[in-house]
Amino acid sequence: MDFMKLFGTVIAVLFYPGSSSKINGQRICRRGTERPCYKVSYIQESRRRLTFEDARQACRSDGGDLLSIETESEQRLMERFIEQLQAGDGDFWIGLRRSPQRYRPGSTSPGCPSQYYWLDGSKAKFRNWHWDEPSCGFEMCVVLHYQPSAPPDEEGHFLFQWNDDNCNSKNNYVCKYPEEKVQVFTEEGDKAHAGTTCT
Ligand SMILES: [Ca+2]
Repeated sequence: MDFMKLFGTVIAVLFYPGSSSKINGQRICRRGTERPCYKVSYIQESRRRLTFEDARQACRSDGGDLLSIETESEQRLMERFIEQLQAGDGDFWIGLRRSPQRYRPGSTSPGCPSQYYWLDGSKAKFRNWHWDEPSCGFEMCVVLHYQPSAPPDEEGHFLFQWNDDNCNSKNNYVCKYPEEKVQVFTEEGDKAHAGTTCT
């Protein structure tokens, strides 16, 4: 994905006054029109924020899903989006969730971090957990941490790091509208092999 082009688009948007409101709730697409597109929803009034499932439905209702963050550069892009909103405190749901059927109450499986999966079907292994997360237990839905007014602990503010949260908490959210799926008849094995040798 050509994220530098997308950065250019974002920077162009930011030259205009009132740019925060332009980004909030608006789709921003690669090169202006190409997918993936993103939509950051910051809801100032905290009681009007959404649970994980409601946020997901909001994304799906217009053809997207909660955000998958597949690479370091995509993570940085989301940080730029949120910084430009100049938003107050409030975490952002992303589309990472622990598989409910594998959860056994009262146990913290050592394999817990590997049980988180992207709702949009992405197999990306990129993760940006805070050093003390995921805490597992009853927290199964993942947020980008965003509490800029909180005093930094010894680890710093840890803004934008990931935390698993109670799925019924109310948060802001980010939607992603994926690249168009094109049916390509190649063997998965070949593609995987090419991917690992092309670094
Ligand atoms: Ca947690």
